[in-house]
Amino acid sequence: MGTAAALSPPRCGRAASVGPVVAAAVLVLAQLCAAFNLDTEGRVVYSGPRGSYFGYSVEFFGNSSSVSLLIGAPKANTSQPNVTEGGAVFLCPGSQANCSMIDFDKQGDRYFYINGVNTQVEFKSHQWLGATVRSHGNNILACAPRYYWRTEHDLPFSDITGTCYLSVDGLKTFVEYAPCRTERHGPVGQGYCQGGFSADFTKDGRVVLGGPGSFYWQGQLISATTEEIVKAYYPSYFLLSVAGQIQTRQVQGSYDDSYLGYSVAGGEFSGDDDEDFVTGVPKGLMLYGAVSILNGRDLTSLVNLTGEQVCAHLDGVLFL
Ligand SMILES: [Ca+2]
Repeated sequence: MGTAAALSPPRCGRAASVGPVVAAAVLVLAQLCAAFNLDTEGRVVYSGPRGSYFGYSVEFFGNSSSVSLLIGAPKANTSQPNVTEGGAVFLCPGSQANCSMIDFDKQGDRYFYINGVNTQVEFKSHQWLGATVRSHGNNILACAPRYYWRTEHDLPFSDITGTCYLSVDGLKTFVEYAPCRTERHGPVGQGYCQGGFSADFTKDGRVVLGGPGSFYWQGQLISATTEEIVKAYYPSYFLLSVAGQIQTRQVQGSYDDSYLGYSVAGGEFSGDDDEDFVTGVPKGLMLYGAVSILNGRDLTSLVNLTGEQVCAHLDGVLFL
């Protein structure tokens, strides 16, 4: 999952006076340990452009007879005009080291006429596409949590909403999915959402995104089926309404700065046929950190699990 750092700085500090003892312990351990590869005979080494953070995220793609790797490189340069380090996802065959860049988006930044002036309304440079990449069958989801746009208001706001691209039909069809790019701008709304900071597919192929910056960093989950996302997509429209999409809502201010959606995964917890979601809330519950399980039907809370140590940052990464 992605951990593209652009959220507000954490308030939990580290102890400052552990230096000599810890350094000595690390030195002893380093002398006792040695790294090893599980399979030195049949390994394949993949590499990407220098400085692209190639390998920041990895995912399998394909079926049991033909498995490829998807490798994110969120600082890679692409052929998009006038975009610097937009980020990329590479498709790498399972048995060969030659990777090819997937063209999720070939376009540069969009411009709209605002009050008669041709104005740049989105900013794809340094957006970190590929910080998050997930697959399900023939579908691939890749997200750029540091993407931002200008908003449609007269005063220019730079809202870091994040955006994602969904490929369906085995790399034949590509659509954008940016559910935090809404009229609810600024930190009070979804303006700092960073949608796609985390993401997953359920077993049925439903998409779920984490956006830890929404609503003064309360964070939120947003989910829709791939069919609903493709049906709603219209490339000329900036603000799209996805029929059937569900999302968590803003709650009282005591939940500000919780970062719900920092990590996310699907799983069944309620005993019905609708797969539920489990999400990390690393600064929730008075900074103890929490893992929250939400009902897949309506995203209502089923249970919260918490840690025993303040600032434990439970749980940054989730896998089911
Ligand atoms: Ca369920």
